[in-house]
Amino acid sequence: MKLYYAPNACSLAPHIVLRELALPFELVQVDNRAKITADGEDFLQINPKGYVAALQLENGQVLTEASAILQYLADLKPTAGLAPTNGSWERVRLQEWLNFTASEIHGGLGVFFNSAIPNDVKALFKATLLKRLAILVHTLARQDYLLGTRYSVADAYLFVVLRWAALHTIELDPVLQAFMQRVGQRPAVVAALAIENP
Ligand SMILES: N[C@@H](CCC(=O)N[C@@H](CS)C(=O)NCC(=O)O)C(=O)O
Repeated sequence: MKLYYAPNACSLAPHIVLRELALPFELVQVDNRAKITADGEDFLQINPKGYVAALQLENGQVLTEASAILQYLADLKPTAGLAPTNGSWERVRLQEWLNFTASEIHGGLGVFFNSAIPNDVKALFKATLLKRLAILVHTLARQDYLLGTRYSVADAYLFVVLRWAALHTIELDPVLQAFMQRVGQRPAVVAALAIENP
């Protein structure tokens, strides 16, 4: 498998999960502005959407969208327990959190990277984001991980996107800071961060 990534982007989540699962994979860095891979390929030919993460499978298929990639990877090694069994109620809960993370937190923080958006508009986005972060605080004040006591791919994804808050001086509640510490000390997370930030 090949994971197309940009350092510290959302592709860090599947990168972490590949390491959690100890699966063999190759990392290919993408220049997200030029849309060229480190090995000189036109990234738009690989993923016409033009964004990371993209996971190329051995059969040549390319899978995109963090939530789909993360579930695909978790299901390659169900014994690792990074996603509840497909078809179970718990799996639907995982999908609920993955979707919340993608649309509300990833999307909610993603707008702050856009220099074309005026600051007063960003202030409106921030007000909404703070409401979404409050949901996470409410949940993670009662349990260590999004699904309860068990770490899952949703936590890896949430960890990755919450890291961006600091870049935009959005202060995280101590509950979320504790979550970041908990996830951030996992060996797979430490290893993925070291590779992406040499
Ligand atoms: N809907 C996609 C969004 C992926 C995305 O936002 N990727 C960003 C990095 S975190 C990117 O590569 N942006 C470059 C671009 O859009 O040109 C997902 O959930 O995976």
